[in-house]
Amino acid sequence: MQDPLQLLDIPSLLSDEERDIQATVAAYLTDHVRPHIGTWFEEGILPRELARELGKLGVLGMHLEGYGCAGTSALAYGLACLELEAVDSGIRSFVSVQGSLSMYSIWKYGSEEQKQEWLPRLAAGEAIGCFGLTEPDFGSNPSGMRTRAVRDGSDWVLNGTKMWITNGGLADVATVWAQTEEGIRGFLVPRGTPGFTTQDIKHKLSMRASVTSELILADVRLPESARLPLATSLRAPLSCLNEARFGIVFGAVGAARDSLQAALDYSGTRIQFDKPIAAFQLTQRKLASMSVQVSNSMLLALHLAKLKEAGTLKPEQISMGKYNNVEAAIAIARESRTILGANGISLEYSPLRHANNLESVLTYEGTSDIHLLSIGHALTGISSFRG
Ligand code: TGC
Ligand code: FAD
Repeated sequence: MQDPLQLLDIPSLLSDEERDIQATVAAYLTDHVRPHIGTWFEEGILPRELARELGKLGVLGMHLEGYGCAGTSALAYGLACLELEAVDSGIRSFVSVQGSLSMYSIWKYGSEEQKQEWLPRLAAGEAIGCFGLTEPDFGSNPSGMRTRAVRDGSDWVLNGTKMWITNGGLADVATVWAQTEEGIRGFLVPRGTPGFTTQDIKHKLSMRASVTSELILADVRLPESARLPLATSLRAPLSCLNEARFGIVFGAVGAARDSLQAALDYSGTRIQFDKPIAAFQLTQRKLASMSVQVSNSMLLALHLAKLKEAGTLKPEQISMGKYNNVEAAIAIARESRTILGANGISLEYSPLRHANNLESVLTYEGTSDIHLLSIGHALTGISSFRG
């Protein structure tokens, strides 16, 4: 059965170097992660050692320049996200949070000292980072956050709770966003700081091969040098989200492609009514329609990568990509599952695992509703986030 992205000859749109990077990431994952992903998902774990392996592979903060980062193109980073999420959204989430949220927040808004201290170790996977924006009562609307940082002499004292934080329980350093008298600011909170604890969230039905945690800050005292000096408003964390959302635009294509591939392979060998089910017109309709959707998603992702590399990519364009590609991916994962019949509910096959993970992807980094409102704002000039 054909690779669905080959039908439009999409690989011909990539350079040799981009195809090489994509193939290298895919080969590593096939050998070292894919064989274990079903078990990790079932057991609800993400082995910490994977961080160093991904560091060696060079995908952590790969689109950043300097400090041990690979400095690849945005497109190369997107292609890596695609291959990571083709295995599991949890693995792409780990890389997104490490590179686009934790490392990017330090790279873009940190002091030279903070960059030197954290970026090389985070790039190598020797340290793990997380990004705490969401709170129990403030998800889509982070501007209302209750976490407070108050000056005390030359120090800051932080109090509050962050919720649903990817990599929280693994992290050596947390980028924590807090309200201050001067507005929203970012702080680097190293693990072990007195008053800072994490609690992993259990019993998840989605994103099981990923650590998701609550961060608790109780009178956490930090020096001024822990504050990200260049982050001066909510604009700073929202700009980090652009980076991670860009990776999701590509990642979603990976989950969709892998689901469709599983359905294609299965339909060629599963015999009902004396024929492979791929021979039935209704099955072909599903397969053909999904191959059009996954190809369209990829073309949109490639277009956004071009805009990003030209330095003109706007938040509402990222919203179009995140909204479209994640909605398309979850529909493809569910439709692929139907082609697998009862076998489709087994962990042996990927589509339902992808669909379950994509429920989280649909919600995090801005829900589909939020992205539609962002597109609506750009179209009409009227912001309707507040009704
Ligand atoms: P608003 O007044 O619109 O904006 C405040 C300031 O920020 C600017 N801005 C942006 N800047 C850069 N990029 C963006 N995407 C931006 N969106 C807004 C804006 O221009 C303004 O700047 P300034 O200088 O004028 O002050 O803010 P608002 O309070 O009305 O909220 C806007 C809204 C709803 C779009 C925003 O709050 C939002 O995006 N909400 C969704 C929250 C979200 O996505 N959270 C994600 C948390 S992290 C996560 O989920 C990680 S999962 C990772 C994984 O595992 O892969
Ligand atoms: P709410 O904001 O309460 O939204 C509930 C519903 O109301 C949604 O359908 C939403 O679309 C809708 N809604 C809200 N406002 C509007 C509106 N104005 N108009 C129309 N509809 C609206 N956060 C982090 O900071 N860091 C992380 O690393 C991180 N990792 C995550 C990992 C996982 C697995 C998950 C599930 C979440 C993670 N999050 C993280 C949190 C995530 O960003 C939030 O869940 C998300 O922003 C939505 O917030 P919420 O869950 O509070 O939903």
